[in-house]
Amino acid sequence: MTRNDNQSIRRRDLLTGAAALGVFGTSAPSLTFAAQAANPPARGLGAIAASKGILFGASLAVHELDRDHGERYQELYIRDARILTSELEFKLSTLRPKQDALDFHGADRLIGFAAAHSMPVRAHTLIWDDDVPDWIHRLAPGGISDLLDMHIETIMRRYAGRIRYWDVVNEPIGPWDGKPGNLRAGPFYRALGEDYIARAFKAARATAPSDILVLNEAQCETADENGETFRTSLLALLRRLKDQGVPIDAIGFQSHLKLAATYDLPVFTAFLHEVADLGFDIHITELDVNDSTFPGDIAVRDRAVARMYRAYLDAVLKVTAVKVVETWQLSDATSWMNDPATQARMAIRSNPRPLPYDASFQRKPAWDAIAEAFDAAPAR
Ligand code: 9MR
Repeated sequence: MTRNDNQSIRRRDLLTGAAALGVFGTSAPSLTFAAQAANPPARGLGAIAASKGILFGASLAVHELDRDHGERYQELYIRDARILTSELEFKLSTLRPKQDALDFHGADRLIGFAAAHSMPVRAHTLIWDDDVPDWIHRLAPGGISDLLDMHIETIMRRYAGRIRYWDVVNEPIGPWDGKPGNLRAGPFYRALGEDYIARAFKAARATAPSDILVLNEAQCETADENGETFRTSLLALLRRLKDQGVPIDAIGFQSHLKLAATYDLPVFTAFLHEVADLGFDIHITELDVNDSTFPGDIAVRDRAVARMYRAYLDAVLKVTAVKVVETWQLSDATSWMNDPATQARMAIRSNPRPLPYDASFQRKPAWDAIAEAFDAAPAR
């Protein structure tokens, strides 16, 4: 999510946290949060999810391993995650900082960490109009289409057999650009039109026939007009891609939730069923809960965040096409929402507590809520 963060917040949708939770409250069961334990839990979230046939994991950024908290950081992943998503390491601007130079340093480290702990990796993301190095903007359209083909083939070949999931295209929808189909008009779109999406997936399938190819999208979850536009536009795009026989295995829903937003979970899950009925698996790829506008002390906020996790997961896990659930990082210490640049861009006023572990790497009620939602979920 980038500049759309602000565009997605319309004044009439800014309920107070309590009111927003009321929307969930109607369907959410009462929660019993386990007391904070100093000791690690007996079972990690990955194991709990696995007992229902669900793969649980989180995004990881390898530079965090080098910080003072590196040891505690990796412990969380080893305990809870059964899949890792690269937060930065497979983005175009990381892999190709210069036109004639590839930098595999971070990607190789992440793959090494995952292999050492027997975790599959989701490479995020091969083609995203939003995170591209500056030099791409100087390419002619032909250069951009060549780059798309060459990039996908080079990266997928290098990591053949070592990566299972690929976010091949990220965030294709961007209504603010005013293009047909509400597609986002970044460099790939400008060079190839909508066809960049089909082309990317075909190149990916040709290079890695048995890997799982994912189209990942943001902002589909809210009940407001923005969420409705994203859902309608994405569904229409998926139907067009399916009609063309484009090879896509799963659709990722990022699920960056906000206490200050409204959600209509029956509407959202009906939409997930429509996506599943087209033949796609569903992955929840970047789950977190932004509590930065929520008043109240930390205990109150943590409970509100936990309730939102529980209600959201209870609803979406009833859709058995949902096979993977990942949070965006595991600890508040390393959340993108606590990055100063993000805070300035999103006008965040307090330190958000969006994840299952706090900034000291202690479990929060959100951890228990996630565990309880997996326990309550139907098996798949
Ligand atoms: O969390 C990521 C942040 O550190 C990066 O600066 C940013 C740009 O690459 O991307 C963030 O991750 C985004 C993800 O790639 C796509 N969905 C929204 C995520 C949060 O902004």
